[in-house]
Amino acid sequence: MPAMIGTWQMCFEGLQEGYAILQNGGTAGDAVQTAIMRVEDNADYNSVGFGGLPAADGRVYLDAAWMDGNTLHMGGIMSAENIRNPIRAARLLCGRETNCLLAGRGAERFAVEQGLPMRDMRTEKSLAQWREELQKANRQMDAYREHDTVCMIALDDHGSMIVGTSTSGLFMKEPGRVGDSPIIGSGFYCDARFGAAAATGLGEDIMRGCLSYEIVSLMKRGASPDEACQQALYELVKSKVSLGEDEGSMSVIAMNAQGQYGAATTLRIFPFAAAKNAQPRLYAARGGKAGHAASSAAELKNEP
Ligand code: SD4
Repeated sequence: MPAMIGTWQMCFEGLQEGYAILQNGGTAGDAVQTAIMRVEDNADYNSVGFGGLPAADGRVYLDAAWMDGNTLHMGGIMSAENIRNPIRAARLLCGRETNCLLAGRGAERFAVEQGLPMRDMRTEKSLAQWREELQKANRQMDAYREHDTVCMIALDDHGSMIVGTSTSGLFMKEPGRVGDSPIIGSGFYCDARFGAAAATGLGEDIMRGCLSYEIVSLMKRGASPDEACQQALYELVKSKVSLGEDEGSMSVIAMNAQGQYGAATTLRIFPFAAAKNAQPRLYAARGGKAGHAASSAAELKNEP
């Protein structure tokens, strides 16, 4: 039975399309690529692909990754410019034994050589927001708070499981900064025998807990996707709080080998979309009080 889950409300339309591919017997790979490309190509989503908000130097640096849970191969690009669909480059890099994670110019050259479409990812709107932010002194941390990554996990009828991520990272980040999204084990992990996980939020924090690997590892030891998400996030939050930090801004999704899914967040509310045995719906995980990361996955509403 196919299943699919994706992060944030912005993934909903793409996930609907991806899930239709799965229902028609298509592959998890095609479902994930289609779903993520919908988000990358939509200029209204200002944290992924075209229209993504720029780094401090006014340029858009893209991170993306792909992992095949049946082969444990991954591919990814980081800090790369002008690749219209970063997820396509990541997918093409997955399966290589070496040189599967390319940064900057190497990633751009690979995309050109593969014949992938290139484009200036900036829009008038995103540049206007960047210029406006430049005028504000010391507002970068606020800019950092407004950022989302699209993560998708799909399981198809053939037992293939794929996870993909794509982001333009943090608004006003330093050029060259890389978040968790293309980092295996942190932003994503997939082992078809046990399940897959992906993360969104402040990459610097997510990487400290290797959150996605930790979640898959907990599912391997018998936890449900919901339990695994909550436990992994809770452990990291507990460490942060014991170090005198706040709980941070992190959200995670997961799916096990049976297609059951779950999520957890430190936010008040974290929307995600998912489908299994039914049409895709939008759900909300809810964070608890400081030090806790409870997810209720209560249904938000049926339509975006
Ligand atoms: C990053 N994790 O670059 C990404 C950004 C993100 O919600 O997902 N924000 O750190």
